[in-house]
Amino acid sequence: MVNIISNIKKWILVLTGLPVTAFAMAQTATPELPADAKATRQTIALHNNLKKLAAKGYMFGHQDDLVYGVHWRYEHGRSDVKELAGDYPAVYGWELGGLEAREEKNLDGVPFKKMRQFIQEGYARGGVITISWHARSPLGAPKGAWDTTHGTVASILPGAVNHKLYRSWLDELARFFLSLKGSRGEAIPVFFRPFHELTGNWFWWCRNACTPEEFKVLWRFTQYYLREEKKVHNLLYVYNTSGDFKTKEEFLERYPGDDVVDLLSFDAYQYDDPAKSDWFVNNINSQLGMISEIAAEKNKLTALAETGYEQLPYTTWFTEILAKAIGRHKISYVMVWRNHGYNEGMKRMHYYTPYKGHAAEQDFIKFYQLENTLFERDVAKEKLYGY
Ligand code: BMA
Repeated sequence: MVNIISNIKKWILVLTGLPVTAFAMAQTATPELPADAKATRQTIALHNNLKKLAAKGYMFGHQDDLVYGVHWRYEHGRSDVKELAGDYPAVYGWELGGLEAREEKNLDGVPFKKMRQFIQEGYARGGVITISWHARSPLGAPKGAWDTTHGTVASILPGAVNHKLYRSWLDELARFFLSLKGSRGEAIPVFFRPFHELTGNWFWWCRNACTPEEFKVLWRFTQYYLREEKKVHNLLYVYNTSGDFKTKEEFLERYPGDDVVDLLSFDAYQYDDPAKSDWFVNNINSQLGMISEIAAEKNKLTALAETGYEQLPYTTWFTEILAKAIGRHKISYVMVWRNHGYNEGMKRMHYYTPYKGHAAEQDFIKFYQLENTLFERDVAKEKLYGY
């Protein structure tokens, strides 16, 4: 315990600017370079091209788009989005939970080998990749990522009891990131979104389970280790709160520093009935306004990193609610969550885009046709990676 406290104290000193170790030194961010100043050519190109792309519109993203849909699983070439819009999403979301423990499949049953192939295919077509990580609890809690035991984060910080374990997890992630190769042998750029929804109260890295200082050290160590020790230089780093902040200060309470973040984002879902409440439109709009202002000051990208209305009972949700909520904000992308189909654990259908025959089909096609929504063919033309 004494060890943990003294280490935390040490990293707090570090965060306040004392150069105790390389990973914690707050460097001045260079505007035209991503947080990782040694990022690969393609990663820098993506970062800089997205800054320009936001003027034209926002990319549409979908989690696990290529591996399964509401009524199919592992049929190569299929995509619920493509079957309606005639084009793939511009952003593909993937999830690494389980990789840290060398599982063959992630927590939703997606084999990492297949994931790698699909990442390569999406990238080859000109799409953009983002990856989240529902890491299990380092304390071995049965609820996995969804455990909120206070002290879990503290236990993996440098010098603490589970630090070695945490390094071994990052070793697995690094191996995976470095194995993502394009046809020229180049590393595929990835928007890495670790510790997402960090201001919520449901994961072990959330607000109720660690202090802001612990969170910042966790972030900075993670990035330092991947970048400097494992030489992973194909990542852009996504700071991703949940949708519960009311002010810019709240959004930034756990922000680990301009030198370690590339994109500012939050997750927010529609839960109430949009016919009865305009909470979603108003809230998202005002929160996008706040992060856009911060991003303008800090020269960062922005996104609505996860959203959706499960099962789409309000059939014009995409054009009348989501598009309205984003409004004129110049964000890089919006991503909806996965089309799992019937979910045994939840005992209900779990999906966020319509599929052929769904009542929201026509509205999704209209959303696709909006001038400022960008799908894969739109972004392929932009040559985001420099070619
Ligand atoms: C949640 C649900 C879960 C899933 C998790 C990680 O929002 O979709 O079923 O396991 O994300 O992908």
